[in-house]
Parts: sequence; C-alpha cells; structure tokens
Amino acid sequence: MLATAKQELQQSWQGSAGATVTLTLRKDKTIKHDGFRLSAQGVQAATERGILYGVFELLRRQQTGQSVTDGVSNPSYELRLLNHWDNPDGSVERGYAGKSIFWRKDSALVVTKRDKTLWQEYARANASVGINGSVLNNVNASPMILSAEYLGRVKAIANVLRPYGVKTYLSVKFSSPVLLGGLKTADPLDPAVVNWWRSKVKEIYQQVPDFGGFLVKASSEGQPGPQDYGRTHADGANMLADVLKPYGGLVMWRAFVYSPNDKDRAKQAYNEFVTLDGKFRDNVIIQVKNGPVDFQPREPFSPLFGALKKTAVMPEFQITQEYLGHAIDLAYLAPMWEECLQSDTYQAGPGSTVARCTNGSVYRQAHSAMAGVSNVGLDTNWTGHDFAQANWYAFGRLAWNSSAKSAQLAEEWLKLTFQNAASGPTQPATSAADWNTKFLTPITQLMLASREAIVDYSMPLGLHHIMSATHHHYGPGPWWAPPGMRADWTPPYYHQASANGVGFDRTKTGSDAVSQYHEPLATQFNNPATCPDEYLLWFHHLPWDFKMKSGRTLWDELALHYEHGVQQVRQFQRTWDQAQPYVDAERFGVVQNKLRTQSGNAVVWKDACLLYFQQFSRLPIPAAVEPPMHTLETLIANDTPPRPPRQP
Ligand code: BDP
Repeated sequence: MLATAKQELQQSWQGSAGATVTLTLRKDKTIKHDGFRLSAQGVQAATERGILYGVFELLRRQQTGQSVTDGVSNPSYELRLLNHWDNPDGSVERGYAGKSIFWRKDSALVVTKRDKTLWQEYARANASVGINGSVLNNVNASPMILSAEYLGRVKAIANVLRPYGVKTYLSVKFSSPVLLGGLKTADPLDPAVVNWWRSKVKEIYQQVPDFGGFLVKASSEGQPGPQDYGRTHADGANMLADVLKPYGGLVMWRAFVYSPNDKDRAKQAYNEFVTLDGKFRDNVIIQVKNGPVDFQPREPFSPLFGALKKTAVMPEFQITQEYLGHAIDLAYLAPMWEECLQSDTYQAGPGSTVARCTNGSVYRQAHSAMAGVSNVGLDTNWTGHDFAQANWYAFGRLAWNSSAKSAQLAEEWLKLTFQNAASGPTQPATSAADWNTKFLTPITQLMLASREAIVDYSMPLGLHHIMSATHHHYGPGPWWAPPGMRADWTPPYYHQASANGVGFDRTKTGSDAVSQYHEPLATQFNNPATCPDEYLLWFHHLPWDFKMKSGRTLWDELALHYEHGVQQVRQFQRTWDQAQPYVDAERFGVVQNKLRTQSGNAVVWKDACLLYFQQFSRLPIPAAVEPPMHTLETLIANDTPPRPPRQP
C-alpha cells in the first residue's frame, strides 16, 4: 500500500518545485483505525492504508482547490464496504451498468490482463474515497462461489485489490454444506456442518490470507437459513463467526427478513432481531437496510437502529438505483443517506442518531461498518448514468465521515469530475468564477433536488412500494396484484387505497409499527397532526379529504406533489441545457437524453398514480396540475405483463 501511495503522489502531486511530501508511518493517540494527519509537511498515519487515504485527500484538495490545513481525519466507520450483487454468470442483480466486472459466463475462471487492469482501476477508485472492502458476489449467493475453481479467481481478485487496501469478502449460501459439500443437512448445530465450514474457511484463508469474512442472507426471501432447522439467526451467525474467528474474519448477517404471514412487513425484522440482542458473537455485525421495508425512495429509518444495544449493527444503503430510476433517472442519493444517518432514534437519549448508534459513539461494539450495494458494472463510465458515479463517491465519503454534508460532497464530485471538461472549438473559454456561478452552483442545486423530485413524482407523502412489480421496479404499478400473488409483494398491500382513503395504518390501533420507535417518535408518528408529511401515508390511512398542515385536502396535496416532481425534472432539463458550454459534448448529450426520458417517465408516474387513485377518491385533479396525457387503461396495458415472479 505504501508503494501505491507513493505512485499516486508521483503521478499527480503538483506541489511547488522542490517541495517534498513526507509519508510517516507512526502511531499516535489521536489517529484512529486508518485515519491520518495532514500537514504542510505531508501525511502521518498509523497504518499503510491511512497513508494511502492521506495521499488521496491531499490530491483531492489539490484538485478541488482547497488548502492543505493541518489536522487529523479519522474514519467514522472502521469498515466501509461495497456489496456487489454479482452472479457467477456475469449478471448483476439490480445492476444497471452492464455486466459484472468480476465474473463472466464464458471462460469465467481465466484471468486476463484486461480483468486485472479493470480490477485495479476499480480498487483505485475505491481507495480514493476510503472504501476498504468489497463483497464480490450477490447476497442471493450461488454455492459455486465456494468451489475450489471459483476461489482461485477470488484469490486473483484479492491480489489486485490488496495494494489499494481493499479487502475481499464473499456472500455465502447457508445451505452450501448440502449443495456443495454433499452433506444431508446445513443445521448450524450439526458437528459435520461445522466441520465442513471449518475446512472451507481454512481453504479460503490459504488462498486469501487477509480475507475479510462472510455476508449472509439467510431465512430471507426464500433463501435457506438456520430457521429451516428450527434454529435462530444467532445460532446461524455464531456458528460461522466461530469458524472465522481464528483468522480474524467477520460475519455480516442481514436483518432483511419478512414472511408473508405477518400483517405488516415493516415490523418483522425488528421483532425477529430485537429478542436476539446480546446473543451474537463479537465478530458478528447485523446488517440493516436504512428503512424497515426495502430501499424505497423514502422510508423512515429502520427501528432496529439504536434498539440493538449489545450487538454491532451496520447500515446498508443501496447505491444502485433499484427504486430510484435505475440508470435512467438522475438521482443523487447522498441526501437520502444523510437523512437516515442524521435521524434521531432517541434510543440513548436525544442525539442518538442512526450514525452515532452504529459508528461506536453511543454503544460499545467490537466493530463498526457501513455497506453500500454497488452500482458498478462493465459500462465505460462504470455506473450507467454519469451522475451515478456521484453516489459511489458520496457513499465512500459518508462512510468515512458520517457527518459529511451532501452539498459539499456534490460540489467536490462536480469539481473532480467536470472541471476543465469543456471541450471542442465551439466552446467559449470559461473563467473559474464563471464556472462556479454558471455550472457548479446550479448543477449542485440540481443534484440536491434530484432525489426529492423522484419522491414527488413517484411516491410522495410516505407512499411506498407502488412501483411496477413486474421484475423491473422502474415505472408505476399501483394496480399490480395478479391473482394468487403474495400480498406483501403487491402495491395495494402498501397503499391500501379505497373509497375511505389511502395509506398504511401503522398507528397503535393499526399494525402498531409506531411502537417500535422510541419516544417521542412513537407518539409523534402516531398522530397525523404531528407526523411529518413525508411519512404521513407510511404511518396513516387517511380519508381523501383529510385536512393537511397546508390547509389543502390530502387529495389535492398528493396531486400537487406529483405535479411538482414533474416540473422539477423539466427544470433539471433547462438547467442542464444551460450547462452545455461547461461539459464535453459526449457527456452533455448523454445526460441531456436521459433527462428527456426521465421527464417523460415522470409524467407517466404522475398520470398513472393520480388516475389510479382517482378511481377511489372520485375527486377532480386540481386546476394547478397539468391534465393527464395518458389514460389509465393504456398505462396498465403498457405495463410489462407479469412474468412468474421470484420476487416483486
Ligand atoms: C430487494 C431486491 C432483491 C434483493 C433483496 C435483498 O429487489 O433483488 O435480493 O432486496 O436485499 O430490494 O436481499
């Protein structure tokens, strides 16, 4: 890693002539984990990784025109990980940037020079934002990943990632002892099963001596798990933790569990895991999605944050835009993550934010971590949408500093990505001041408004999970409920629209999900008068003529949100058009086209939802809202016909 740090400096540092940058590897009470101290003289750190991060910080400041001030920078989270949902056949679950960079169908196991170059570039990008680990395969894991053949490729990948400080982890299928090992059971308390895992783990560490550990999706969405054998999540996680322990390996055990039998999916992870608090080994971390249902455009924070007090808990965010417009819509996600991290759980008094409850500030926990479901693929721009790179960037920076501000990260990213990007003889020369006022400021504003625009035109006021569920999770589908389908995979389960009103009643007289939140939140969420508008229909089923804080009816307010979302995207189009002189022709054109598509799709969302809900509300669309351009019948007919779904 030191060699990498030196190489980066030599390649890019433009300090004044003759000036030297000193790299000092020395412990110091103020420097934690992979933190570093920057000064005019250079970088000091306690680990080689720290040196590397310090060097990248130096280069970032140089490129963004910030001065190098003396000071220590320590990471908020010890582990800052990408989760790749990549399958051995090269496909990427919920991936919108092409195939996997790690796996491919043909000659899967031959490592080419091109593979290595790509992995190196990927590792370098990660290191530049402080990401120090990658889970190389999908949580819906194939048992094959643990075969000797695949482990050979894992070793090759690990060897390329290592010099950049990126550790390698794998997702494992809980039934691997049966599927791969030929055992009759995967019962975590069966000695033969434990032995199988023990020898498998030994084999992994022979190939990858610094292997990070396992990520496990078990007893979740049909995946096998300890509950198949009448055991608990703790039994399963602890068994794996025990076999990894001698090597320093970790288990990241996902809390994304729900069964079709419960009346409210949002309550289940909490109910399942809260009773297990304190029962996990210290090398287990429970990985919890930011919201209690899934990665919806907006959810309140998962009530598990802060509620598990004797167990390490890590937030899982989704960088890939499964529910936020894939690689078509421009969605800068840092505001969403910031909103979650800064939510106060009150679990240990005021100020117990999600960030502080998970990064070691509130509870003593052996490890702290944050995971992001990666949006990286083989596309030349890595992430499908040029602006989706900003989400990879911001995820790393937020995992490093959980108090970082979305606005600052957007500005940093824009400077690093677009400064000096104007090209071609027709482009006017631009001064720095010009660039700031005509590009940086408006495009930062556009980015900051982009997530809320999507919330507005798709699922405003706390609506959730009303996307078309025909596998793609892109457009609207509030109607989608094929006969025989699991109710909790259909939008009507979540919006509950009827002549009486709309929204999911999670109050004390409803599913009582509100009681999973610590006071004062439980009381605040329980009362529609005090529940924040953005979570209103998450917690309440309300009549269409319910009087909102604004004085308008719920129906009118809903319609205005949809309208506002559409208008916002049109404004983004205008803003982007103005940015033309400051962007190279290729990226300008691609983003312009995508915004055009997004604009049309926003109208589809608005029309579909308003026309669908209008069947129940029987109220007119307010005059301030553009009349629908589509009919409900065509929109439903154009929705991709349902294929046999594995999941919504
Ligand atoms: C859902 C995705 C599905 C994932 C699942 C998970 O639709 O593809 O497998 O989450 O996180 O949001 O396990």
